[in-house]
Amino acid sequence: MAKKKKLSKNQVRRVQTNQNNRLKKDKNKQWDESELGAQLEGVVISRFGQHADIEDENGNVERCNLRRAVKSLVTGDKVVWRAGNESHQGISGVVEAVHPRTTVLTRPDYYDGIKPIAANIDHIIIVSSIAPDFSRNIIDRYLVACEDIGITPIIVLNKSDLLDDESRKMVDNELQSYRNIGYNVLYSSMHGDGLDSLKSVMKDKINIFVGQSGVGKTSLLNMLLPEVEAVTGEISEGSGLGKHTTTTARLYHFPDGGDLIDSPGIREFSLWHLAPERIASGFIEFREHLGGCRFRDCKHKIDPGCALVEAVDAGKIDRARYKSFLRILETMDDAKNARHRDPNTH
Ligand SMILES: Nc1nc2c(ncn2[C@@H]2O[C@H](COP(=O)(O)OP(=O)(O)O)[C@@H](O)[C@H]2O)c(=O)[nH]1
Ligand SMILES: [Mg+2]
Ligand SMILES: [Zn+2]
Repeated sequence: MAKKKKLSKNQVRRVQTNQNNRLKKDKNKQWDESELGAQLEGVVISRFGQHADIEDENGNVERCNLRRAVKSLVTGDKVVWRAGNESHQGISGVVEAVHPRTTVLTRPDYYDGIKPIAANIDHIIIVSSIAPDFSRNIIDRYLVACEDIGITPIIVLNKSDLLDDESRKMVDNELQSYRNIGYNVLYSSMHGDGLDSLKSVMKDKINIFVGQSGVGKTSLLNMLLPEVEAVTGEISEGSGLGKHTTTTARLYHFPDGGDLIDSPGIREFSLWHLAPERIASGFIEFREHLGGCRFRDCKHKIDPGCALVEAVDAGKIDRARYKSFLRILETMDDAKNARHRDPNTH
């Protein structure tokens, strides 16, 4: 019998390349028609690279490849997919088509322009509190962004347990002005107050939480999603494809109904790209006045015959909202100037 010869470096490299190619081919396996089951409905729980975790109508999650025709796929997308006759390297099926989106949340990307990060969101829950300080300007920024993309915002004043008589009067007063223009405002606390109302608002809807750091988003989510830790662990272990949960958006189910999509990128979504006219119409109560200014290019500041300023003076528009509007315009100018100075910031 021939003695086992030691492989040369080149041979070892070739063997390894072949093995890797075989693995890659398995991971990107395209099933033949005959190996695929019937078309099924599903929702994207999470997307990474050329794969996505798809939840079927029975609540099972399957990791799938994407057909080449599927150009854009994000968490929350509703899809048509088919299961393979057996799984290969943890991949159990293929996504064939994406249903039209009702809404899409995007973020700016330096290379690709505007990139979608999540689809079909019904509610943006704007979380605020009095610690850190209550900020109407931050609430208004989020409201403008919500109005611009057409997703219903809900304003939540969290940490309600910290309110004393005086601060409660202050926030009641400030928040009443949002109710007056039609927004839904709720109070909540991680200790339980208001959670039932919040749950019933989120029921059967896809929700996201946004808000300044420290207002209690993570604490609220831990209260509302006791199983999150378990769920993330389960999915990444079973697939053997590693954890991707920190970078990509992910959909979770609330035990009482409704879903949450979460990712760091989502919590930071902002107004960077909006032109001043879009900011103005993001203040919903301004809309009926915007056409009435004397000058077409009215900046709604010191321009004579400004219908917006007149409406503020007549008490038809809350002065704090108007001031907030001017402040957003100013900070947008600052941001734009900063971009001009340094082409690498965006
Ligand atoms: N008193 C009180 N403190 C809270 C509440 N929710 C969160 N906190 C505290 O506020 C801090 C920031 O909370 P965190 O959930 O990390 O905020 P996030 O940055 O928005 O995710 C933590 O020290 C929490 O314990 C609440 O309802 N009441
Ligand atoms: Mg947090
Ligand atoms: Zn004007």
